[in-house]
Amino acid sequence: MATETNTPRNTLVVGVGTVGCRLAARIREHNDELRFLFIDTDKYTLSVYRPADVLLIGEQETNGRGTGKRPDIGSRAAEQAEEQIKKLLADAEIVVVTASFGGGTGAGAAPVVAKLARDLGSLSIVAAIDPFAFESSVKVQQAYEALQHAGDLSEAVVRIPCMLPPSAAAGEMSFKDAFANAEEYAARAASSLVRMVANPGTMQVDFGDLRRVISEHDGAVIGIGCAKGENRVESAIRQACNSSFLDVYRIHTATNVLLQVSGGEDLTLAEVDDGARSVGGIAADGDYLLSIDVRPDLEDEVIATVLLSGFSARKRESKEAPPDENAT
Ligand SMILES: Nc1nc2c(ncn2[C@@H]2O[C@H](COP(=O)(O)OP(=O)(O)O)[C@@H](O)[C@H]2O)c(=O)[nH]1
Ligand SMILES: [Mg+2]
Repeated sequence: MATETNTPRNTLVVGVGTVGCRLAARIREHNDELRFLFIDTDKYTLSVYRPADVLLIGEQETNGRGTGKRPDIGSRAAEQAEEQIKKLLADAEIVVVTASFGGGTGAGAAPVVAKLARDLGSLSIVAAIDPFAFESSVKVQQAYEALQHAGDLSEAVVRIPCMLPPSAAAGEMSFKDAFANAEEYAARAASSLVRMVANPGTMQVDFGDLRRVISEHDGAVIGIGCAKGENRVESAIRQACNSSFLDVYRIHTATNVLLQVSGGEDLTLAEVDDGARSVGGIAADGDYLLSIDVRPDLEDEVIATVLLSGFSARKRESKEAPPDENAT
């Protein structure tokens, strides 16, 4: 049922590691009513944030120079700073931890931060960016292990694909633009997730529904699409559901699907209805939850966010090797 209030829940977004912090900063651009904390082992990357919002960890072992992409060092750094971290997390109803799981600080420390939040009674959610497809299989394996760990220590893990657009794969896009593009995708996906959990007023489904989708044992994945102009709702939904990343999860096997359509005040019921019908087959049993989020800051643009979970059968089949999620 729609809720009447638009007061955000007491939500703290914690960026962990270089990319995790950058992602948290991007989320803040559109959600500055929430609280933010930036944690890293690297004092240089932290220097761009307000000193009051940052926590440098692991200084003894790393001298403030990062972990050299070693999750074990990241994890130890967070454990050693447990008391400081707990003080900063206290009182938050929801803690969303953002990190890239291809690194050391994010992959190692983010699960620990999520655990501390959970121990304090917060709903702790980890938004994890996958490594790029072109990174080493060791890194992919490391990220997979960090995901399992985060799943054990938090309420929910939501994976954000690190997608490069087809034009990048075809060699038409510069490396810099391709990175910026992937980061934009991650920022939009993470912002949508944070809005969903933090703003009761945005949901046409209740918080329990959202929790059911994201708290599935094997974690959830998030897809996002944006479109303007004619058939914008349908295009945005198709993009959200058709990322190559979601393909490897065979989204048709998802048993929990939450689709959110966000648009400006010009969003009409008819276009949402048409758009949602056009993709009615996204879930295994054809059933999905639909949420509408009217945002005055969106003009003409429509953002579709799809959260999927319940891939257990498929995961069991592929237990030997993690799927090559980023294959384009
Ligand atoms: N989207 C995006 N991902 C990046 C970028 N740089 C690194 N990554 C990803 O993030 C991983 C490293 O994570 P990072 O946050 O730098 O490591 P940490 O600081 O040790 O947590 C790499 O393996 C990549 O998968 C970037 O500029 N944009
Ligand atoms: Mg770093």
